[in-house]
Amino acid sequence: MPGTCVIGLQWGDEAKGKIVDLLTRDHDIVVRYQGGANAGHTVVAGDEVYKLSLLPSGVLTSGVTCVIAGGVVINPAKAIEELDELASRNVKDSDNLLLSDRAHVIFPWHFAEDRSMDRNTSDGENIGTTGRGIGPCYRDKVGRSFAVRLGDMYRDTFANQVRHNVAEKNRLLAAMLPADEFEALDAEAIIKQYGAYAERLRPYVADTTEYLLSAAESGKRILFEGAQGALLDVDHGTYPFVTSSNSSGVGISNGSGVPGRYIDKVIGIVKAYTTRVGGGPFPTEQDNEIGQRIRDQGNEYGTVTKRPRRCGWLDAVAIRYTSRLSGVDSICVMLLDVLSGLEELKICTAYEIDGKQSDRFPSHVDDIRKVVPVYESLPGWQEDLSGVRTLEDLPQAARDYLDRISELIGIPVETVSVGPDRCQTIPVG
Ligand code: 2SA
Ligand code: MG
Repeated sequence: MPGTCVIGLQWGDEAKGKIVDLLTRDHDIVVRYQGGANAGHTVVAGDEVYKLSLLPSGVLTSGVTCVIAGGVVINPAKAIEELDELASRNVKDSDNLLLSDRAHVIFPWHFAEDRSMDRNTSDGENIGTTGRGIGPCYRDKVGRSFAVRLGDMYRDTFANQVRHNVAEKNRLLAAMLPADEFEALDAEAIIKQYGAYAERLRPYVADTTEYLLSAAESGKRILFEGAQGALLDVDHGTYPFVTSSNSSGVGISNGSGVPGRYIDKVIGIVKAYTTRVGGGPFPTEQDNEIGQRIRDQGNEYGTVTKRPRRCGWLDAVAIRYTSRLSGVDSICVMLLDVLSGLEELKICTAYEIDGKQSDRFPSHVDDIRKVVPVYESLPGWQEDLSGVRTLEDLPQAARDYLDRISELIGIPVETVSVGPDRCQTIPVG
């Protein structure tokens, strides 16, 4: 059984990139299957820091084929920018890249729609998107009338497809945007620009569904790299404060085309605390000195947008829900070192809603907004953990904290991370 998946169990930024990078060498293929250039996967290798928002983290390891599957929305300019950046830093293996001809393409109108759409949620709170055109591109994909897939860019019909879309999008944007922000899109300029992108990307474009099915059938080891986190899943997350793809484990098959029977291990990634970037409810948020301390210690700022991330205590109710949703076998606890120096640590073990306690994660955003977290308190530790390499060398309080997380979620901890470097990793068990 060849498939392993890495899924973020919170609202993203759980440091999935580091775990994907560590697992890559044991795999033949690494696949990104949802989201787009809204991800911010940081991989640290010695003195080198790589920040990838679209290409799979696997491109940094030689001998591995990287796939951007059909469920991803591709910004071609970003793909080219990241390929050029890797080439300039001598990461030659970016040649082993396949881009799905079924993946939908992000166009300039999607950026404009993203900016405008975000001001218009019905309850007045902004989603706080990354502004990368993700939601509008997925909307066009599902709507089917104005979408362009990567494979369309190599057809004779491409220019007319763009002209048709631009005519409609100019009408839409003129109505949506304030007059001083509306600038009509020029179809001919876009055809030229995207024609050049298409030529540059031509060597990578392939039917990745067929490729991955054959690979799975022949027993190749495939690593699925989730982007964002399960609580941002469009169907099962904190809707409407979510991203527009299935970022929990349920998205692996629809995004990649590989059925569940080929997936034998799901690894859930959790931060030792919780962060969220953008709008929406966050029951354990600490909008206070504790939150600021975590932000400073953990450098909690958006990789793509540089936005300060909202910080708070670990939420076991949410993680238990997302680990069940994603079929998680084991978890990796990341950024444990960030909590050093706190006297007391809290874990949310239940939610109180309208005076009633529950361990169920609510399906409606209004109920999540009402949550009063029920906390359990654990002693903190003062020691710096960044140099610790074995479980035995962790302070007892840190081990107790890990044991309690595992107990509350009912899933074993497989790995603990105490820093961004590949070597700052503690195997467990
Ligand atoms: P979008 O742009 O439509 O996907 O935004 C919708 C919501 O999803 C959130 N989102 C993210 N949350 C955490 N990390 C993400 N990646 C970047 C990072 C984000 C950044 O690694 O730091 O740089 O700001 C990510 N991508 C999307 C987003 O904040 C909205 O709440
Ligand atoms: Mg991130």
